Amino acid sequence: MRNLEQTWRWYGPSDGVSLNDVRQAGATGIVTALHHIPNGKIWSVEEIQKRKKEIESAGLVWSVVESIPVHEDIKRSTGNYLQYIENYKQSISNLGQCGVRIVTYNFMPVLDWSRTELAHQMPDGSTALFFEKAAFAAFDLFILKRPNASNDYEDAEIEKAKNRFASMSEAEKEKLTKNIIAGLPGGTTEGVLSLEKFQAILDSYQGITADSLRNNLIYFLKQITPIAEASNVKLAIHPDDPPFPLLGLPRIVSTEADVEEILRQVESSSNGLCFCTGSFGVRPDNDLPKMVAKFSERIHFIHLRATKRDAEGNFFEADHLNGDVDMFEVMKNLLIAGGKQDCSIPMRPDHGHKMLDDLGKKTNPGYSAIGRLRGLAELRGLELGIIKSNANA
Ligand code: DNO
Repeated sequence: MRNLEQTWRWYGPSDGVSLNDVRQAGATGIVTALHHIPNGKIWSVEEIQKRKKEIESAGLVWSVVESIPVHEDIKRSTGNYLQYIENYKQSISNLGQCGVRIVTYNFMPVLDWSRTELAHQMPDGSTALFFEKAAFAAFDLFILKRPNASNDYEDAEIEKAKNRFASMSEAEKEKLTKNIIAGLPGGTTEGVLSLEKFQAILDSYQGITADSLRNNLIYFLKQITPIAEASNVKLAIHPDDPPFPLLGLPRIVSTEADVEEILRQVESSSNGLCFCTGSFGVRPDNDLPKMVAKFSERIHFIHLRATKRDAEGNFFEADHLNGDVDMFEVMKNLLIAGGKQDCSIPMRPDHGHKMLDDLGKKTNPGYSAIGRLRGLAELRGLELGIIKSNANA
């Protein structure tokens, strides 16, 4: 077994949680991106060094990049995709030159992570992120009015969405729209789009199936993996969140079989996985401890959080140790994975409830300080308990 490296997602100088706060939370590594560089442009050595120094002067290290966004042209294999792939390669090589060795990315068309409610009331007064299927369908069918959307839902789902839509005030409809199309922080569609523009981006995926999207990913990986290897950089693909198709868009990183295929197609230790328990854990057919054991040598980064789902397929983000994820078994297998790789795999407490003093503050949804601090503390305790009891066994 090998302990994990404790890291923390930091959105850069404008993040309300400072680097010093991160140290107090007990993390040693930083997970961040150069958010000011537009999607598709090269991350220069100079810009990387500047951010790296800033992190190091606070007594921390830049452990993981999350994310270098993948341009939609690359996902569709259209337009300037070849140039964007060249730029991506250059950014990887520049990061390697600066000693930043893990790069997380995702291959979800248009939307990165999606939720319908960002401040779902928990019984203890804290708030959590929530995904409600009927609300999402109501947006799709009756607000966006996506052509042929009704083909993607069962009759009963359409009925529920109709009732849900009828129950919403104008303000609720607006908030739901914003939650879905404005994009959550760190996502691809950050920034406000009109419904028309949003629909136009969806239209640009017409004819792209799961198979063609997967082919585009494999093409991309075949191009960038050799550079990653030569630069001593590990790539870590993030799973779909949530792990099922939305708005008629294909999803290709939702299940064990999906991951197996991606890793098999490009056999290199640089082509790896960001194991996000919160994303994979939404599907009851994903056996998380088994997946960790199976992919143990290709997991380069870990997001730990737990969701709680209901029979309808809705889910909220539960306390880190109290959701549907068997965190004990997952943690145990991750520590074994670290042992196999002979390295402390970086993990970060993913999301967290908004609670205590944070309730009155403006924070990035899911990324307030105290909820994550609680998650990190609980996860570190679990980790220590497993390591000690294993050593004494
Ligand atoms: C959400 C995050 C995602 C993740 C990207 C990786 O909280 O886990 O936005 O950073 O999907 O590219």
